[in-house]
Amino acid sequence: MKPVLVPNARPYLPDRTVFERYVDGIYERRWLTNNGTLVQDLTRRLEQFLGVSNLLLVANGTLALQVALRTLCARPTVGSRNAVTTPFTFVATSSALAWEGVTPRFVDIDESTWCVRPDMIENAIDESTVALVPVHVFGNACDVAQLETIARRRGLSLIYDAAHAFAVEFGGGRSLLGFGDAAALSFHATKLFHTVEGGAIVFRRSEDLDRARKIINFGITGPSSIEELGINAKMSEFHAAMGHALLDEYALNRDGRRRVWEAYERGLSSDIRMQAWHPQASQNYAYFPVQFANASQRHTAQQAMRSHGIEARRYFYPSLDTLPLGESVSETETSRRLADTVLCLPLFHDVPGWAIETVIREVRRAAAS
Ligand code: T4K
Repeated sequence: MKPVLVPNARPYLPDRTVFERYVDGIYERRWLTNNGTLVQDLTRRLEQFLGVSNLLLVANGTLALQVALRTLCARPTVGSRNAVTTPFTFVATSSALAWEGVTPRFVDIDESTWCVRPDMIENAIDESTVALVPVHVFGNACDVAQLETIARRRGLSLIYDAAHAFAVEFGGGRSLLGFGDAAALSFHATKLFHTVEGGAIVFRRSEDLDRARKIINFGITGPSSIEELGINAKMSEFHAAMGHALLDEYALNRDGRRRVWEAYERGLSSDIRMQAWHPQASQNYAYFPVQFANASQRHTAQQAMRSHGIEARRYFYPSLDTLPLGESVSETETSRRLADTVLCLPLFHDVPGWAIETVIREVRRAAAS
């Protein structure tokens, strides 16, 4: 087997001198973490860039979910708490809930958009439900209007896992991250925008932001006051430096990804099934998932690409309802089928031309087999 020549994801690294300029400032100030200048500036830059308010930078996307949950779902319930969520996502969506003592309660996804089905949610809610935690999976917008209606009617917090939804606009210019009581983002190295490790929460209400700001700093509110149970979920200045440098080059990164994404779409759209994108949402070129007719075709395609040194990944596998993480209250047949048949094609700003051609050829060949 050839070594991996083209990985599934390849972190974007900004111009080194640009990055070093930000790092030089850290050396001068000797302020390395605990809400330093770069973290504060990056917060403001991201709010402006994304068109949102009440953004809080944190150490990673998993903690973003956990802190959002802590902030919004403190009220006691009858019995153990649960949150209704999707099984077709990265394991962190569910493990973050479980770490907070909230049982993930799985309902199935829509077979065209791959996001959670609002019509299945209502039946899954009981007196111990504290939140809905839908995922804008691969950056595709959930049915935000229906989810909002259900959350309001049932008095539940609505926390979007928006790990993949950086810079997605909805309904003509509004940020998708502005929906829900909170949206949790991941800035992991493999993401479209990253800070090596990192993440953010966008809150609807400024009171929630204020509370979460305390929570991520051990609950400390002053030199001699600790107001509540907190954790350490702060972003450091070095991580923020990477974020600044990446934001400086965001257009280069996005345009490179768009070139690859559009080449795949041109080469594949008539031969293979793709995720149906919400008509009101913009594309952010974060992922290029394709769905094969069956697991055997998916396996053939993956192996064929691998023989050329190209890595296509099974995101998201396994369907999380098959792990001992939570409970299913409906059939999850669509999620399981997608977990068996979806492959994410390599997507980063400089996927070489030969690899794009090989991917298209092998995916088409497998889909026709
Ligand atoms: N919610 C959702 C819906 C998420 O997708 C995620 C994370 C989270 C929450 C949690 O956010 P974080 O706590 O992670 O901020 C990767 C990422 O680690 C993870 O952040 C991401 N989602 C998930 C979808 O993918 P793995 O286990 O697939 O990563 P790994 O190490 O196998 O690498 C993936 C590809 O990237 C490979 O082709 C190798 C390449 N790579 C990776 C790294 C780290 C590089 O070329 N260089 C690198 O430095 O999870």
